[in-house]
Amino acid sequence: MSSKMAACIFCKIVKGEIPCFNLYETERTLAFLDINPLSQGHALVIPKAHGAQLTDLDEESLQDLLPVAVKVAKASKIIDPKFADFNMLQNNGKLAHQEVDHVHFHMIPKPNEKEGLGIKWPQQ
Ligand code: IU
Repeated sequence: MSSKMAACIFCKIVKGEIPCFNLYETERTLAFLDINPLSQGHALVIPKAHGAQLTDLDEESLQDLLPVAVKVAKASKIIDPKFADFNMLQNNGKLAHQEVDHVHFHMIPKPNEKEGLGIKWPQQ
């Protein structure tokens, strides 16, 4: 194991050395709640195998990510219909503001509330 993998916080989450709110997992993929959510239900979908960027992942890890992300999106919609809309994004590399060097897709629900971000919108 490389020293980068040994120090990787998401590898530690995969191994259960650091706790997470596990939403769903397969043999190759884990979905869990972000500890610093941008909105309620903000989830991360990660490959269990370490790869810093998308281009580092093998075919098997890549193939599982999107189906799991869609499953998480469908489940959150069932739990609460206001989570029907969401942004899915992936920061890839330092210039793209990637902070954790283990591939992760952000699944960020966009609740249909005009005051959802704490900003008061004028009544229309
Ligand atoms: P970024 O795309 O690398 O900038 O996002 C990293 C995300 O990982 C960010 O939203 C953090 O809140 C999140 N995170 C986490 O959920 N658990 C952790 O232990 C750490 C970061 I470190």
